[in-house]
Amino acid sequence: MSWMDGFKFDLDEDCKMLQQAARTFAEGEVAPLAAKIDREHYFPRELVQKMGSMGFMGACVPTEYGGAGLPQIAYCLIVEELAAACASTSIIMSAHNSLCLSPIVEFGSSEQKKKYLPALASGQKLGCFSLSEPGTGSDAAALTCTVTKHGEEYIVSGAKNWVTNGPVADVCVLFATLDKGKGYKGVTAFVHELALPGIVRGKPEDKLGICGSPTCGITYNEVKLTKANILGEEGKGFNVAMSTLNGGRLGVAAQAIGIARAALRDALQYSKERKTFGQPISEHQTIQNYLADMIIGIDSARYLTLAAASAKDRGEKYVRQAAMAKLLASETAMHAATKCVQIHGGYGYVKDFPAERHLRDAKITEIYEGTSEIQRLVIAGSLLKE
Ligand code: COS
Repeated sequence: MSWMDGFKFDLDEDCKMLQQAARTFAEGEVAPLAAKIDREHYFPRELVQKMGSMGFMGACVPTEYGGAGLPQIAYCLIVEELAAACASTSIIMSAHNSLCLSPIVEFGSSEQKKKYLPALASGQKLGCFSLSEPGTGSDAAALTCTVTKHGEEYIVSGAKNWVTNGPVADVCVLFATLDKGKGYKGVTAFVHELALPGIVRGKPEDKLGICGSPTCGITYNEVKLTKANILGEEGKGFNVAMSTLNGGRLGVAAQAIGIARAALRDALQYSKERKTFGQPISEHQTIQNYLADMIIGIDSARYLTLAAASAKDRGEKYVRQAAMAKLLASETAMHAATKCVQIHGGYGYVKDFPAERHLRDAKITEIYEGTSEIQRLVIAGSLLKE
């Protein structure tokens, strides 16, 4: 047991074995590619295939649909290990699982599950989630992508933005409105293949961090879908979106913990090697204070994340806990990455060391799948409702 494992959480033997398998894979096969993935904005398709064969690409999908049938807690442990090696790889995997596969598992008909899940769970196909738009992010119910009914057909027109995995995905969970005047009650969720006439993907965004995780906008020009594409019930799509994001926040929390862990790992190593005033900087109390604050944040965030995941696994309410975990973990990642850069001094500000990458990768965790400001609204809202 090392500092990376944190408190003794109540993990069963299967979870511990999975965590170890994920760590061995992440350290042996993902970490060596991390710098290239970041620098060259390289999409690591070979890692997606390997994660597919390890069961990671269908982590929580029931085994009857080709998934690994894992609980959320195991999923979070895997995401953390991947993120500690490479944040881009972790989000490619977690956006696919949390945002595309999970709503199909939760809301899909048995035909939809049979049609989409096996190829997605094996990593043969990649999934994405199309909710945000150029003009609507936090205010998800204000979406304007429109769907009109023509007999049996549902025709979709509009623009989506910030679609993680968008440039390379095969299957998409989409949200569009049948009646904008009805607000969130007009929203319907769909699941569809991306290779359809009328779908145009924008050019990949040139992002600050998670540079190997490709993101783009998607334009729908009178795209023809049918009733068979509706995920859940017509007009109940907002519920699909919110429920998906609740679970997705656990994945982002785990990702943020992994990034924070990478920052602490590199800060520890550098502080033992670098000398000032005649001794390693790890001997200076100021540096020790930074290191202490970093591990306190990491262990606290992991504890909250695993507790929220465990509540979800038990079928208990976990919305507030997931929002708290995502908020704490993402702020911990930013804090740890900032201190990691500070401990490295000038070397933290150049690309020869991974410290600056951790800082760039950490920032997005405070933004996507609900900004920190939205998490605070969700947390306070749930308190006030009790
Ligand atoms: N989980 C489950 N249901 C939720 C929910 C949640 N976290 N938040 C809201 N709902 C439900 C409400 O219960 C309500 O349903 P009922 O009328 O059946 O009770 C419905 O959704 C509307 O709720 P509300 O009026 O509170 O919705 P708002 O439009 O005010 O928005 C927030 C609520 C801000 C919480 C929501 O828009 C949100 O989460 N925004 C962030 C979106 C996001 O994360 N975007 C990034 C996507 S990554 S591409």
